[in-house]
Amino acid sequence: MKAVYSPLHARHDGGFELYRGQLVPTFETPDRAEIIRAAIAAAGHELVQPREFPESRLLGVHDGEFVEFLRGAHARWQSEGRQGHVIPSGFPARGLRQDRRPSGISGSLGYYAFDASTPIVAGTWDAVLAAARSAMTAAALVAEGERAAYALCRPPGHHAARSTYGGYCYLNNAALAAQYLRDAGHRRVTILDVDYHHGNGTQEIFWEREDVQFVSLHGDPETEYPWFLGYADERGAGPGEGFTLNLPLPAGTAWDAYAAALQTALGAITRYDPESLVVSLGVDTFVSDPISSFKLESRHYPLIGGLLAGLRLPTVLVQEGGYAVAEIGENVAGVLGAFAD
Ligand code: SP5
Ligand code: ZN
Repeated sequence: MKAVYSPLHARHDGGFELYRGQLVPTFETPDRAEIIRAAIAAAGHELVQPREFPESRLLGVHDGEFVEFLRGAHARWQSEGRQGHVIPSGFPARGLRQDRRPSGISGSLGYYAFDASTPIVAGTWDAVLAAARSAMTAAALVAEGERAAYALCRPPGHHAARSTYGGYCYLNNAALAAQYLRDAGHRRVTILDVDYHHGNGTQEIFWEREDVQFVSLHGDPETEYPWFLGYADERGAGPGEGFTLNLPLPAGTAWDAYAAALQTALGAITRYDPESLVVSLGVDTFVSDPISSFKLESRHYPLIGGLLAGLRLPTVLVQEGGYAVAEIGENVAGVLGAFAD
C-alpha cells in the first residue's frame, strides 16, 4: 500500500520527559520512524511524500488559539530567556480555575498541556505539521479510491484533544484523517484505536458526534496512562451517546483475551456500518515494550491486520505509539502486510 512519510519528523528530537521522578530522554524517538520506514520499504510498500493542505484543515479538529500556541511556544520560551525545552510545571486541577487562559508562558503551558512528558523543542512544530499532513494525505488517497493507505506519523496524535496536548502528542493525526474523510463525503467513519494507551484526545474530539464512532482497546486506566479517561462507562454524550466504546484490559493481557476484545470491537464497528475506517495503530501492545504491559508477540500483528482487513472497509492506518524500537518495524509491517493479500 502507499505509505506517507516525511523526513521532517526528525526535527522533533532531543527532548526530555518527567518519568518516575527523573528527567529522561523521551521514549518517542526519531529512530522509531526510520526503522518503520526501512521495514515497510523492504516489504514493498510505496513511500510517498505528504501533500500540502491549507492550515484551515486543522481547525476542523483543533482550536485556533491552541494551534497558534503550539506553533509559537518554543520561540516564545526562548525570547523570554528560558533555557532547555518547553515543559509545563503546573496544571488547573480541581479547585483551580479552568475558564482562564493565562497570558504568561507558564500559565499558557499549564492550560494547554496535560502532562510533563511532551516537550516542545525547536523543531517540534515542523514535525507536528508534517505528521498532520501525512495523515490527511493518507485519508485523501483512500477518499480517492485506494483500498488502504498508511501514514507514518511522528510525533503520534491520539492523546491530543481539541485544545490540549500530552502523551507525546500535539495534533491529533487520526482525528484529522477521520475529519478529512467526513469532508470528502463519507457519511459515517469509525476510528479504531489499538494503541496500548487510551486515545483520550480522539475520544474527546468526537464525544458528542454520531458521525464518527470511536472504539478503543487499551490498558486499564486504573493503572495505565492516561489514568483519567478510557473507562468502560464512557459511551459518548448528546447525539454521540453510544458511539464511543472503551474496552479496557488488565496489564498482562496476552493474545487470547486481546483477540476476544478485538472481536467485540469489530462487532460494534460492523453494527455501526461506517463507510471507512481509521486505525490508530500503536504497537506498544508488544510484550517487550518498555512503558506498556500487554504480551502480544510479533506473530500476532499479521493476525490483527487480517482481522482489520476482514472488515472490507477503505482503511487509513495512522501510526501512534510503540517503543520497543528493535521490533517496531517488523510489527508495523506485519499489520500492513495483511492488507496486501
Ligand atoms: C502515543 C503514546 O503511546 N503515548 C504514550 C505516552 C505515555 N507517557 C507516560 C508513560 C507513563 C508510563 N508509566 C509506566 C507504567 C508501567 N506499567
Ligand atoms: Zn501508546
